[in-house]
Amino acid sequence: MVHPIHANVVSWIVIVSLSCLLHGATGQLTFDFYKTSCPNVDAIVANVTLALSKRDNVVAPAVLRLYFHDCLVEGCDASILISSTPTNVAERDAPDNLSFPQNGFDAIVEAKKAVEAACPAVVSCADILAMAARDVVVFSGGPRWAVPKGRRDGLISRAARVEGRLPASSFNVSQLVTLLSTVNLSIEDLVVLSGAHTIGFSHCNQFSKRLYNFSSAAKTDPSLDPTLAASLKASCPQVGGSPNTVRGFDATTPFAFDNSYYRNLQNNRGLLVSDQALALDKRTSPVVASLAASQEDFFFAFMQAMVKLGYTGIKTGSQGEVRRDCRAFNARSNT
Ligand code: HEM
Ligand SMILES: *[C@@H]1O[C@H](CO)[C@@H](O)[C@H](O)[C@H]1NC(C)=O
Ligand SMILES: *[C@@H]1O[C@H](CO)[C@@H](O)[C@H](O)[C@H]1NC(C)=O
Ligand SMILES: *[C@@H]1O[C@H](CO)[C@@H](O)[C@H](O)[C@H]1NC(C)=O
Ligand SMILES: *[C@@H]1O[C@H](CO)[C@@H](O)[C@H](O)[C@H]1NC(C)=O
Ligand SMILES: CC(=O)N[C@H]1CO[C@H](CO)[C@@H](O)[C@@H]1O
Repeated sequence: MVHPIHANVVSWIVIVSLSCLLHGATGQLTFDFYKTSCPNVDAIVANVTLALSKRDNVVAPAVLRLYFHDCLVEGCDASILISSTPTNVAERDAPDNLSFPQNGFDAIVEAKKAVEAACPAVVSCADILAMAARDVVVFSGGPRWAVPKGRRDGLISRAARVEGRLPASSFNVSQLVTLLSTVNLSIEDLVVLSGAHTIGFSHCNQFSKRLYNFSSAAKTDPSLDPTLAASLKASCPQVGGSPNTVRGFDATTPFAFDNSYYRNLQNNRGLLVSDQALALDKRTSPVVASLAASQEDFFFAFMQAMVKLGYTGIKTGSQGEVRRDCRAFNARSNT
């Protein structure tokens, strides 16, 4: 499937990088950071990411979500990839029910192994995750952008530091905006980045309150399309359902990166309270409308927002380290 949008990729890369300069966001990361130390790094990461995404369709959404969660907690420093040890409950095992598929972690670990084989000890896991997040968007039919690099891997990964740093599925727009503003993301960034929910799945427990126990006035969320509500109830019974059941954010094309997420919101077919709220709040509904109207505009805005997200709380220079194995700090004493 070749999308006409790809014809404009080169000029978009130029525009995206220029606009970052204008916003003063670059300077610490560069597109050619590994030019001499690991010239094929993008191709190596893409190769592994593509192969694993093809083998297992859970990988693409899992990797995209990992990137977001990594950046929101401690910055984009691969803290999400650290495994817990007997002395440290790591970020990924936070009680805030994160339920990340293992396959997403495995994809980054495999990409790192391939990179280490070609250029040992120079490419950070944080950069690999940023590249892989781009690659899975491309794999799913979305736009390709150039990923600025030079992030260092963090030395802190603690479950106890997650609480309050991630948006919850129950959040209203005010809560979403406030939370994202703590990492310098705007209202527009919120709407654009939420478009990542054009792919992937959610467990029933994230939206079952909307189905059975919404408010004292209405058991089922009145802003949820009744047909979709009935279908979700069938998948997610109030009692006796499996905690592992998931439903696609995008009921029709859960593996295709497209702008149908926004059109679904306009038709009351958002899955989470936090999704549907974007179409109902007057601060965000105009952005939803413009992205629903133009996939090209969505793709362009998404590339820029993903690059911007990738600057969140980064470590550069001599900060942090370049991890050898993405799952463990180099000096295990750090745990
Ligand atoms: C801004 C508010 C957001 C909220 C409240 C939110 C919440 C959630 C929730 C509750 C899930 C389902 C987890 C599960 O049950 O397994 C989920 C999945 C997902 N999120 Fe978000 N998210 C937000 C933003 C984002 C952003 C900015 C991205 C990426 C740029 C993203 C990417 C994803 C993806 C791809 C999935 C599917 C994961 C999978 O299928 O394994 N989300 N999100
Ligand atoms: C891509 O992966 C395949 C195996 O999956 C390997 O044979 C090939 O050398 C890889 N290419 C690059 C550029 O890393
Ligand atoms: C959003 O939720 C918070 C916390 O529940 C609440 O205090 C606030 O009034 C809500 N804001 C809007 C605009 O609904
Ligand atoms: C419904 O929501 C209320 C308030 O959030 C809670 O106390 C109650 O246990 C919930 N009931 C069910 C059946 O989930
Ligand atoms: C947000 O922007 C301020 C000012 O540019 C900067 O000091 C801060 O580090 C940024 N926060 C994050 C999480 O990137
Ligand atoms: C609060 C919450 O929903 N916790 C759940 C998170 O996920 C684990 C494992 O998938 C469940 O056992 C918890 O009940």
